Amino acid sequence: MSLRVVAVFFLVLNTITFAIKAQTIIKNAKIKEPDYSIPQLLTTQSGVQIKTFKEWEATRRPEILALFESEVYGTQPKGIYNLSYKILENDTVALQNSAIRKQCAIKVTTARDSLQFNLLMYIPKSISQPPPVFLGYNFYGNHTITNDPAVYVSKSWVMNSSSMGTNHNTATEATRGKRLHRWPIEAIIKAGFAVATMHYGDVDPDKNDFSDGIHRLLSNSKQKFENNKSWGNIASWAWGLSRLMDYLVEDIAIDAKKVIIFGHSRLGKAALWAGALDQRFSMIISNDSGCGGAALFRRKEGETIKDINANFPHWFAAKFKKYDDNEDKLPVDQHLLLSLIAPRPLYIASAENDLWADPKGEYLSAYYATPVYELYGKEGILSKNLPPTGQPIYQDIGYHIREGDHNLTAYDWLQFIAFAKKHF
Ligand code: GTR
Repeated sequence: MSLRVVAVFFLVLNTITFAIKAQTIIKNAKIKEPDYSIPQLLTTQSGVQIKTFKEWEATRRPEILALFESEVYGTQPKGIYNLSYKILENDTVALQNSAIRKQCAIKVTTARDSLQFNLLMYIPKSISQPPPVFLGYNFYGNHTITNDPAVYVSKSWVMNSSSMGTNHNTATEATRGKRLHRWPIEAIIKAGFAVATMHYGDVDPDKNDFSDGIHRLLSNSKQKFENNKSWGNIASWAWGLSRLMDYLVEDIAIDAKKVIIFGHSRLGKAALWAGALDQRFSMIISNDSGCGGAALFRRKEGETIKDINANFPHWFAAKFKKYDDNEDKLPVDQHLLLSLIAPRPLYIASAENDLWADPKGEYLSAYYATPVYELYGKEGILSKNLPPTGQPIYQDIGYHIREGDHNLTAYDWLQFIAFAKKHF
């Protein structure tokens, strides 16, 4: 080989290496790390240092939970209600005989009125013992997650969306299967997991109106509805997940000790809050949950408290508005929310282009929550640096960042299933 050819070869190699390095620098620059300091995890408000999980459970955990209730999501009322269940439909040869399909009405009755939720379940037939279950809300109705013609069309309030073809807040047959891409039911069943889902608007319509949904039912009739604003919709959706759990405990077809709650975006926020409040959920997954979900507020990257309160004034406690442009005054941040899930397995998923949800902030929350996992002898996230795209971490806290946008993809599901298999 002549000297000239060798020189050209090295020149080309250098150019390629430079291009790769430059790309990495640009990518890291997109996710910069601002200056901020976050509330202490293992020091109580009165300054006591927490050293054991017993101390954590006795003092710091309840203190953090109470702060999230009063300052962020609001307190779920302890109102009296009665729950009843009715199996509306049960098909033992669903999905080409690979699953049982069940549709179950869960009715909440209070002195004021009653409300019915429709739970859809697919349970794999291939395994002999009751399987673990992925439980999560859907955005547009149970019938949108499958082409299965037997699934009932949602009758409750749904979001208007031109891309989904939902108008006037009603769902129709035309939207059947439109959300298939987010729900790989066959793959989940094949992996030996059941799926349980419900439309989130069944519990509380996603609008700034506290005179409907579970807010209306659980209010004291003597109170004005405004008083009810002390708990926002994220808290009412979390409440709904716990009622679904009440049902699952009664259903012998699934293993209620292995209920994995998950959610995408606003439903990821609700899943995290439900997981913090209700320790019967044994694994929690947040997908692109961002602001008010896994991301640290104090980074002020992407969506901020002010943005979310302006766009979705009904999601949080009324008091949360006082932290608009005032993050440093908030006595909590979202690493404390994640710490409430310890020692149960927790998985946080981000997407590279989803800068509005602040992927790095979602990751760092998990990193800063890790000392609580360690109190229990569990392994969390050990490095402050984001793992490379497409290289998931499966410790007791799991994490991945994938290519692409704000969405719930087949790639995300593959990791959730792998993570669940590892921990169950
Ligand atoms: C975004 C919103 C996020 C997230 C998301 C969703 O526009 O700013 O907080 O909740 O919507 O749920 O789709």
